[in-house]
Amino acid sequence: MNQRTLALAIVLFCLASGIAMIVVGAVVDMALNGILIGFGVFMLVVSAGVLYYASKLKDSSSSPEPKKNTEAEDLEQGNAIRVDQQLIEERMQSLYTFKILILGAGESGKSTVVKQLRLVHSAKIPQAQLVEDGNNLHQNIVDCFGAITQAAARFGISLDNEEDEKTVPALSRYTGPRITPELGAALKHLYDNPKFQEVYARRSEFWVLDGFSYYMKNFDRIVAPEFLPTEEDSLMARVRTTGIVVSELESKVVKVNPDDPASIKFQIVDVGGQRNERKKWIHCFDDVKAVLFVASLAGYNQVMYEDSAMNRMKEDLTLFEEMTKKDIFANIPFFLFLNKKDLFEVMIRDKPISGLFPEYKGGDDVHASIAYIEQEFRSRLPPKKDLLVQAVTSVWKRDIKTAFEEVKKYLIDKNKDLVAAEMKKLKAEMKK
Ligand SMILES: Nc1nc2c(ncn2[C@@H]2O[C@H](COP(=O)(O)OP(=O)(O)O)[C@@H](O)[C@H]2O)c(=O)[nH]1
Ligand SMILES: [Mg+2]
Repeated sequence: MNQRTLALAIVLFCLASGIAMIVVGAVVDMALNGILIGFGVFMLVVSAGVLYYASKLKDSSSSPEPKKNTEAEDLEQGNAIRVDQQLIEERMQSLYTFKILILGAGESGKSTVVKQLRLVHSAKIPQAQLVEDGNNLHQNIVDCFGAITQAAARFGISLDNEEDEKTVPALSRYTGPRITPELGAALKHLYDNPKFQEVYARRSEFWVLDGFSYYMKNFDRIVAPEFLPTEEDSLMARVRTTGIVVSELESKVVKVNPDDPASIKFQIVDVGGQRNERKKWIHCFDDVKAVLFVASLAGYNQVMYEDSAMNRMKEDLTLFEEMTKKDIFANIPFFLFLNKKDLFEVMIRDKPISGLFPEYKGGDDVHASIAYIEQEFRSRLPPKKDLLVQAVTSVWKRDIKTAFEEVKKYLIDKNKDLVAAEMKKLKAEMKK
């Protein structure tokens, strides 16, 4: 029974009993007539009061009751909220996915930086990759010996040793995948030849891999039949990049706001750096959120693989200027890694950078030399373009970890305003 029915029942009862009392009090002759009529009137007043109260109840019930959702409607509403949330999360994730393009001349260390970034972000180097890098190291060694003996011929320097003379054609016959113990012994013998060392000392005049001194320091271990590269060996292996290689990396995020993404994603785009590879670069320019330019500090006293008359650092400077001035990168932040600091520190003791930059007067001071080179790059930037510069040794994981943290911090910071604006827009659209 609801309140209104109860009130109506009371009204009827009071009305009926009130009238009955008044009628009986008036008609029947007895001593308590006055009291009976009084009670009857009282009952009528009560019935009027209750009637008034009942009418109020009716008023409130006549205003439309809030419509209750059906189960299906509830489900639909729940789904809509979930879809909205999903849209926000997807948009957030795309705002926190950074496509970083790595540019620079050949052998500046682009692929080494990427390899390190993969190691920093996730797994160890897979076993199959280690085996392949073992083969690559053997090929690298053979290529270096080949380049040095060719340079000897060009310089007109004879090896003056019958055994070593025989090793030279064996180098061009090498098909891999691994250096045999016989060839290993012959190469060691050749390396100890003073004439060979004389040519190697003139390496700034011809192309040879930077890793050669590392390979020779670890030669016995590397050419041993059971050799499997360590992480460091693997990073020292050189494989020329052709085409475009994309690595997907992910950094977990501690959520502060509910809209924060679960992770920050990086698409690192590595490209071949040699001149003939650079025409492919244009295919990866779209959607780029940052450019990481890698230049080798060691290049100040080296010539290029594809042009032995061209100094590597001069090529880097020209290439850097060309890239930073591209319209498509006008609003894209640039980062510069001055790489191979380890080699540079040793090299400048013998030959200061004044050989390439005659105005430089700082001698063999590492900081002054790097600061000067940094300034050379900065002076090629278009006006008002920001540049974050870091000197690194990319074969050292710690260096790349720290340097990349800076890049990440910068990108997330710059991204904040964009994220806030996008979220506001998206939420406003959803409210419509
Ligand atoms: N010593 C030394 N060697 C490096 C460094 N970075 C790269 N290399 C070596 O330089 C060579 C070329 O590097 P790579 O990453 O292939 O250059 P990319 O052509 O720019 O991709 C490889 O043999 C690397 O091991 C470094 O910081 N120090
Ligand atoms: Mg490469």
